Amino acid sequence: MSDQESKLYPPPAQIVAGAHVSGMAAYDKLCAEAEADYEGFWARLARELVTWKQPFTKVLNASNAPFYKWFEDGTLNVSYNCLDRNVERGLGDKVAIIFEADNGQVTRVTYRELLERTCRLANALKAQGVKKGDRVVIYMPMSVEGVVAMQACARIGATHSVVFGGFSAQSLRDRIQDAGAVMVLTADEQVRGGKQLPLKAIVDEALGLGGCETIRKVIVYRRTGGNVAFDPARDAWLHEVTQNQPATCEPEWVEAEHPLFLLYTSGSTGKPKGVQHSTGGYLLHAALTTKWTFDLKDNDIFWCTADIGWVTGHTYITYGPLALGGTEIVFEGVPTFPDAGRFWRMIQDHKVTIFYTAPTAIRSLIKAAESNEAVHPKRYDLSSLRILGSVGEPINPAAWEWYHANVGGGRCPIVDTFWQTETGGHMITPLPGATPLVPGSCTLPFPGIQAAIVDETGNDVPNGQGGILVVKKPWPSMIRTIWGDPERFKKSYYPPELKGYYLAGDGAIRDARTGYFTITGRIDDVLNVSGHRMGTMEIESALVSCTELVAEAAVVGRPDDTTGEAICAFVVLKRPRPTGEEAKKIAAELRNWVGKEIGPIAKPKDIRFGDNLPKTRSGKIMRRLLRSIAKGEAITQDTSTLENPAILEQLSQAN
Ligand code: 6R9
Repeated sequence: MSDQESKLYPPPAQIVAGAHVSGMAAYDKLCAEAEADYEGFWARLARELVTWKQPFTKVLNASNAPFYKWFEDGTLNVSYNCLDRNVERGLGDKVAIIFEADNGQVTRVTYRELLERTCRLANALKAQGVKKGDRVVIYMPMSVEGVVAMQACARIGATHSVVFGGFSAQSLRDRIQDAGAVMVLTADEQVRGGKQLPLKAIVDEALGLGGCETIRKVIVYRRTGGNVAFDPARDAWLHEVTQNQPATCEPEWVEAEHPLFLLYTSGSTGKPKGVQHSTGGYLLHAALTTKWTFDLKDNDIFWCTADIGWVTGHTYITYGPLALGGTEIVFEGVPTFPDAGRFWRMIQDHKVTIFYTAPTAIRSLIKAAESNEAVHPKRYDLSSLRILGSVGEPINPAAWEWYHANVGGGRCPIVDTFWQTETGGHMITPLPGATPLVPGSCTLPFPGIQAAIVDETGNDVPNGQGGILVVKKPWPSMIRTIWGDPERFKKSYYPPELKGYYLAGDGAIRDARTGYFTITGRIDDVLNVSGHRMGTMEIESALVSCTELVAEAAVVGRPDDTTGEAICAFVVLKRPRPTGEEAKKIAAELRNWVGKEIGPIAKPKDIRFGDNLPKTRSGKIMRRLLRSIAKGEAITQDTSTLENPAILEQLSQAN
């Protein structure tokens, strides 16, 4: 029996019964359908899930690869698909969004209301001169208005570019400038963890930096009523520009390839890239993955905790669940306010049935629950839950097990969804009513997705041997280009040596027996120590499995004269940060632990302790900064996306 088989969690019978994809035979059948007639498979689903104004007759156009086109002669409108269509189906009075504010206040918005608000704003945008194809930057808090802003852009064919509300003025300026945006939609302030944080002031600062001359108007949602500077020639209040607008607005029917949005994301080098997504193919995959991966049904209460500033918030808040007529939570606040039981209390109060969050959140809540009984999930009634999800980084088996046992009560499948900003939606993921689970593995490709593991020349590697994760065939929701830089698009994602496969940038391995995928981390995070290939994730997972001591760990490589690379671990303990002799003692203990878990070769050479790790505002550990610290270099890289800059100093000085 392979190691993976010994830990299989079969899908619970009550989930299998009635699941959209019920049982492995159903999964296999879908894969076989895609295998036999790839274009026919996607065309069938595009007809079933998307309502087209002008039906498409062409499916895939690969004549200018890798600039693929899907459904190119079809026309549609995303906001029509998410809103009008549901009202027409009789769901007008159904709650679309349950909004919970930072202070706990709850507001419910029906599909009819959401449609009316979207139309009013769409009309207001048009009245301000925004046209099809114009770029609109959205710099807003988690709010119904944020979702409405995105939907309103989609309605009039404007391409939105949401910038996460935690980005600095400089980052906002760069994104406005790169996109050549004509308008910014923002709020006076945002509220997170009981604090009011500026948004409008940062927009003012960004525009003041210069280079944003394309911006004609700034529209401001009044969230807090806080004092903000107002330039009457440029600024307008959202409630004022929308109040006299009609509650109906004919959708702009756009071609399937029309850019629905840009979303800036960091590459391994250089400035952030504006990932450009399409309308038709993107909507199809958003709807399809929401349906199959989360098994979303009419009476579900779906909660994705991501921010709309990240791709997860785009696909699994603004578009996927609404395209299916679902009911979802939009949460303004943070998981630790007023205390670290917030998520569990909200699941209990709103009877959430599907919960989708990130491993970093889970790990920090484990830490909180272990030091304070009152915020432990077992203190809450979480019996409404039926499916759990994870996204953003590999989930280590120890966190997976805790999530499964303590949040899911042992009855809820965990869908560990691997995907990227560039992929638009899930790529490798379990389907909850079909796939037997293995903690720490994202299991198998979504039906139709031709994920594979190859070597540097694009040749398949056998199962059990790690390699480069690629996608062999184009898929409908794939990135179309990098805004304004098609050459960089080709270079980053379609390097010539990979035979025309999409390069994800991650390493992966398939289990020799099950064929399940495990992501081993970004390719540049794979270490080679004395000729042994090891994923930093593997070592991190070993460290974190020392559940008595370790809350979180990040591992990077640094050059070493004898071994090629040496392993350097940054560790956050569940007790106060140790120093001096105590630090040495715990480091030795952890080294032995890793030695026992993986083998002596995986023992970190350096172990440094911190109160936290450097993270982006979406919770990703910034390993490139840790690599510099490990090498003892000064930090010269861009730290604009870092949430907690002070931690760099601490880790540089540690031990
Ligand atoms: C959706 C999102 C993409 C990168 C990706 C990979 C990592 C995301 C993962 C995962 C292992 C998972 N990643 N999900 N790694 N297991 N389930 O996060 O998009 O912000 O673009 O990040 O995140 O390294 O390449 P994005």
